[in-house]
Amino acid sequence: MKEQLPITILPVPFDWGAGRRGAASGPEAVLQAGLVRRLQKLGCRVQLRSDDYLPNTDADRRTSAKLKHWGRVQTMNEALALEAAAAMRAGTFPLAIGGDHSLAIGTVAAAAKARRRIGVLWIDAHGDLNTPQTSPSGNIHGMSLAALLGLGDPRFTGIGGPGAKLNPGHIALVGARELDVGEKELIRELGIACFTMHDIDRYGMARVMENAIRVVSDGTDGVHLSFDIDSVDPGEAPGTGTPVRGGLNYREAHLAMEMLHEAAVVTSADLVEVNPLLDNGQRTARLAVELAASFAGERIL
Ligand code: EXY
Ligand code: MN
Ligand code: MN
Ligand code: MN
Repeated sequence: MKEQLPITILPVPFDWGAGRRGAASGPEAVLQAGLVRRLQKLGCRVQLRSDDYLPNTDADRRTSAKLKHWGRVQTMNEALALEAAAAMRAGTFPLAIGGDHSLAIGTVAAAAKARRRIGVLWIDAHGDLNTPQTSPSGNIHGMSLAALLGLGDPRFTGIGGPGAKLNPGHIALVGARELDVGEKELIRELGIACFTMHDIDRYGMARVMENAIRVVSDGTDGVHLSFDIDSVDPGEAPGTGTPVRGGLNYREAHLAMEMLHEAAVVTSADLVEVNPLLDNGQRTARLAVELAASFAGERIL
């Protein structure tokens, strides 16, 4: 995190981008697990934004098979993009707490508009690189990064307005272990740096993170970290909607956060997909708080 900016926590109690309900209760669970206090104990100045910035989308039934609940997802992201932009304009570090990963469309679009050359570090079991044409589910949380690359439906590629497009050369995926056919093609076609769990097993997390940090920070003027808790192995993070075995172990996840703190290049972040309805004893919510603390500078020694 750059020179310890004040943090604006943006709760995003939203899960219509996911295939199952529950992540909308993620912000409350993470806050209940002590996020604010933990960051304050590290000396962080923390402002907790209320979620009244989110319009009520209960009556919005706009949906399609290939873009499920697109009306709600679009409305949420438009409002969130404005909030994240305002937090950056106020000289703070926006930390969005989800909620499902479709929220990254709004946060990253805002970051891409606030800076000329943003890098994006996407730590996730998945690629979130589907378009409506390649998606196996029609769930928009699996399409966020593609939309941010300008691929897919204009209702989402246009959020954040012109100039909010990412450069594939400044994107790094870390922790991928479940990629769809269309996502693999896109990664190869665009030459996106993708450090899979095989790479982590083979070269170790430290080397993978050194390379990933280089990709997202060389030649950029800021980095957005989009951290999906399902990047961590379900044994450590059971409370998430699309778990995939063989994920980051507890220490690999912490090392990633500790290295990001040391690199001091991240200028905005999301922490998404905590689903308390699936979380025995809020283990995953507690892990999210611990990882946020490591990211904010908490150290063993
Ligand atoms: N690739 C699958 C799909 O597109 O439906 C699963 C996506 C899961 C997305 C979660 C947020 O990371
Ligand atoms: Mn994701
Ligand atoms: Mn995921
Ligand atoms: Mn570059």
